[in-house]
Amino acid sequence: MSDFSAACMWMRGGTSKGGYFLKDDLPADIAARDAFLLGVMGSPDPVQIDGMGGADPLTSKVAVVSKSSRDGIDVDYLFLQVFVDQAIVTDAQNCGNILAGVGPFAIERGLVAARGDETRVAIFMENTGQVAVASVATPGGTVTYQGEAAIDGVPGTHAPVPLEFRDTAGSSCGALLPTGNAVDIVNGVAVTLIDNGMPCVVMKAADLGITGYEDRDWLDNAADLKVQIEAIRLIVGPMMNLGDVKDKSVPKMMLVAPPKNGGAVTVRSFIPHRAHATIGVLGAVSVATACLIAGSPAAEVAEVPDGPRKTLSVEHPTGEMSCVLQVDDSGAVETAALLRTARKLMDGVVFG
Ligand code: NQM
Repeated sequence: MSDFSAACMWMRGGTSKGGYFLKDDLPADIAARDAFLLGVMGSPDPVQIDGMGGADPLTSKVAVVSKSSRDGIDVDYLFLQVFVDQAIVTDAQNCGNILAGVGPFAIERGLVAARGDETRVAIFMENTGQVAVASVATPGGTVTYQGEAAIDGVPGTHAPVPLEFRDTAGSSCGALLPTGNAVDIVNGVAVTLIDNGMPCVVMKAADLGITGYEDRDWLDNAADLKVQIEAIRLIVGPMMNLGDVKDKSVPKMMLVAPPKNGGAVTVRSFIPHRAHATIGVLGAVSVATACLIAGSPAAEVAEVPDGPRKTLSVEHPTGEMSCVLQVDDSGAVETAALLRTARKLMDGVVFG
């Protein structure tokens, strides 16, 4: 616990949930900030009983937002993952789901003025130094969360928040394929080490002895599988220019299989120790990109549409996430676009 309190909006962003703060409302000292955020979430504790966290990495997340001084950018967004059962707050990864709430939050807090019925918010993602553009529904100049857009993993419908990404290759690893290879063999398993916005290890589920169609509970209880995956993760960390990843939430571990419901590919992801209920946004972009790389394990199982603008439906445990990839003449991904929704849940003061 800390004796600090701060103004905070609790929001669902995509299929994740967490606290959204103005940067100026948090302690400037990083150690004090992290101690406060651990207290806010109730970490470390597997059930986070003494805090706001939902005992799940997907609901133990924080967005720190400030007005940007960069040309053409509205706001800067720093994502922080608060570990559930360890006293760790890390900025080593980005989060495209929590990103979905950043535009509405920035408008609600007066950092960005609403412009017409839809307000485009240019967001600098501080974790990776890249830009995303979110389109926020602002009928009559006010943010609305109500609408007809549905995303798998979230009940009901809400206002659409389309997200666009550009130049996300090598966000954390320095290159799309940090080893320069489409395939590396690690502990006897063929893997693609890839970063198109999120460092990911993409491998065939079948090569790890599972089908790739298991549900989240089954995966979370698969102790032997988790040991095998973690052993690979620890080896590839330095190969991906991420250093020792023992206490990091990257790379994400992506197990792929052929699509089952008319999509492009099926994925079961570990983020990295718990199975994901759906799939991360930039995680999905990275896996979809791996599907386009000839000779990769993902390409072997994927059904990839023709043409320079490809919609790849990534099937996950509770539905699918469609990634629209624009590729250039060489086949490299130039832009990625996805649909998310967000919702304001609470606005008040939170105690650490
Ligand atoms: O990959 C979970 C999430 C994420 C990350 C995780 C995400 C992304 O679903 O952009 O959204 O991989 O830790 O929020």
